[in-house]
Amino acid sequence: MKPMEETISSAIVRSYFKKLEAHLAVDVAIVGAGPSGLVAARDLALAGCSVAVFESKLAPGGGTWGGGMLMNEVVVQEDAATILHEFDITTVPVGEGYHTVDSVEMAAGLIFGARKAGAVIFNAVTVEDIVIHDGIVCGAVINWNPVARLGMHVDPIVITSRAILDGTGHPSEIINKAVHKAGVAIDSPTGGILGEKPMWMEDGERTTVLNTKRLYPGLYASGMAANNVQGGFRMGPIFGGMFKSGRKVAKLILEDLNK
Ligand code: 48F
Repeated sequence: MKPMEETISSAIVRSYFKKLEAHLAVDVAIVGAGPSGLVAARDLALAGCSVAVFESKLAPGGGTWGGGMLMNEVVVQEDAATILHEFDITTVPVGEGYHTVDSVEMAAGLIFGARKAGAVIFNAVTVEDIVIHDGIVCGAVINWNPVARLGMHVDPIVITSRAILDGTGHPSEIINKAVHKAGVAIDSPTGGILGEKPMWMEDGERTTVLNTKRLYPGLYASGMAANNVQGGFRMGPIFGGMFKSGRKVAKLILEDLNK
């Protein structure tokens, strides 16, 4: 009889590496488990794609947990509240076409919904680079976040994919790699990154969805990453644009992958 300690450690190691090995090559690699990435992950997984989400923090959810200034409520427009209802997340109508949502329920619900649909989330894993072959982005270069944060000189491994979604929020880290490291011209007015503008909720919400697109073969942006690339305004604790952006990018990817 093995000691319990050995059984537990062995179960974790075997099941983690089984999960990782099954996702070394995926249809879609999503970088960042924020609201837009999680909605996209669920839609893509429900449509039959293999989906791996890489989140550098321990807790997925991105900027959803803290509400507005740590008051853990956020606001969502009526038409986007329906997306949350698909995740079984409760919204409370407050008039003028808006609903409030408990941000902890929202974060937990989005994570659970994406995972239950079949997307696998690898937390504490950072995407530090991309792979480009013959003008197509076709892989995510990953490492443990603590390795990156401690500046340890450790080589990464690669996840190959048919599409990569930059859902990294304000810094649009993956598009940055494409533009500044690979030197490619992306689908923006300058071919580069215009940079996020200050707060204008109404315009920011509208353009987040408009700015959600394929930027280069194999490479897409959603949420604040998409807005940062195209020079959109920020919008703070109103989230409808993020959910609609995730839905839109999933549709675009599915069309391109002929799924
Ligand atoms: O920023 P974030 O929540 O993404 P989003 O979908 O949503 C934006 C809103 O939360 C909010 C807003 C709404 O009005 O303005 O900001 O655009 O989540 C991005 C996630 O990406 C992770 C990061 O930890 C966060 O959880 N991330 C960033 N860079 C990397 C990464 C990376 N290189 N590798 C893995 N994860």
